[in-house]
Amino acid sequence: MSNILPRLTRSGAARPAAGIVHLGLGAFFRAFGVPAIEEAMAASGGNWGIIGVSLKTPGTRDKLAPQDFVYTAVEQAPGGERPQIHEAVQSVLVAPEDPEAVLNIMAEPKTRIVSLTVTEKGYCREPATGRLDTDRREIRHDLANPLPQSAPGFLVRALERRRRAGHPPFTVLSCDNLPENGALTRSIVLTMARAIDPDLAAWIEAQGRFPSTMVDRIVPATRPEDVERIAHLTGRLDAAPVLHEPFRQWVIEDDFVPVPGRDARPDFAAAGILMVDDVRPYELMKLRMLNGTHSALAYLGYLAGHETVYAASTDPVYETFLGMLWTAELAPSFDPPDGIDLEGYAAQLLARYKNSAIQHRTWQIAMDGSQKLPQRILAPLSDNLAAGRASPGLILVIAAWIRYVSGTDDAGADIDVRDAALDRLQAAVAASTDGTERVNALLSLSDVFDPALATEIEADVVAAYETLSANGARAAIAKILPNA
Ligand code: CS2
Repeated sequence: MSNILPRLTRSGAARPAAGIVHLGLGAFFRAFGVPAIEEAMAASGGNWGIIGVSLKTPGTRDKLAPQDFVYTAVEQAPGGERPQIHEAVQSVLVAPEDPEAVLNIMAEPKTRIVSLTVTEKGYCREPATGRLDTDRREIRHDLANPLPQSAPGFLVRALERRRRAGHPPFTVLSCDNLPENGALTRSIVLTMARAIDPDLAAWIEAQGRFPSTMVDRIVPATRPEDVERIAHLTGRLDAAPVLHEPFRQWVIEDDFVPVPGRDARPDFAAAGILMVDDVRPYELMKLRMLNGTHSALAYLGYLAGHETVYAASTDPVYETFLGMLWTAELAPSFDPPDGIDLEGYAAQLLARYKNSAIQHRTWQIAMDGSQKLPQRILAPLSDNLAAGRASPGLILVIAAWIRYVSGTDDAGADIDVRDAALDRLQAAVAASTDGTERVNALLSLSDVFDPALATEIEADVVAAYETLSANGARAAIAKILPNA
């Protein structure tokens, strides 16, 4: 039906020149960063058109190219859907097809910012320590070859070209859900640069800028039926629309490479973005309160048959569990940003989860747990242990992750587990019998679980795992609820 509708096209408004190269132009950045950058340009001008780069597959480019990289972002609220067209993306390059073209555009002086949303695994870090994982195939490749494959490789090799050409570095703006994402990216880039050319590393260290950011907007994956519905809603066929909740929060450290005679960055504040000196309090709050409970709902919800965050968070047992996690285990684990009331923040999160217009699958959030647990669940857990605070909820989430990666849900159905470390997870599962041995096999993945922490929590995780296996996720939660 929708293929008889005309394809979406550019409006004919003046096109800004490109100033940003974005690595990993997936749904998240198209629903979050692109609209914000457009708002900043609308308010204060500037040439901040965006060149997207896909590091792996051509899908996004292939869908967007026939519509000249214009697309629809649809805000989903219980009252209805509100589509908006976005035109700031100028083109999309597919790195494996032409890495040289990607490096060239990154090395152009007009590129002042390289932003990234490559997901946790795209940083090629060891999750438990944040250090560059030099055993990763792409990293080994990139250390030996000038045409890279990984995000860190593209950053280092493009910076190398800029240095050679006498241009200042670009600012690297990480927009992934990682603790101190800027500092982490800097350390990964420097480790790689040192192995390639110590002088390059020294130049990046002195002149490079890697502001940390906190990014927040719920963006469910677009399904084929959404494409169809949105075409009817707008009267235009868009092969790659994105969906998002109304809420958006972006906090950025104001530390950009100065560029003589030009703006160093868009006027982010004009788009309601909070510019700060230190993003850490915001990021701890968001990674633990939001992403921590998202992962909790993902594993415990999926096991019990809850397909979406909405379904899980409107189940009274899960809703009470969320309240317990926020109040007793997550909020006490960090110092909030000045002036923020965590009770209000938690209430707002619950309302966001209960947005009935958003179909955010627990399966989507459950992906890549090996990359997500350390900052979302293990960090607050270890802060609680140090403070002598019990964390039965966080322990249960770890046990649920082990159940989840074991591959069978509470109804006995197979789970399609997706994870950057899938081979090792499956090997650990295959080599262990279910129960204590399974828990130990997974807790001994030392790139995910710090060994000292693993030893400390082992007995509790085994007990939680046994309750989960015997009773299912919903009943296991009910058992640890206050006044249960
Ligand atoms: C989610 C996040 O998939 C996940 O791991 O927890 O993508 C989450 O929706 C965003 O961080 C919200 O800002």
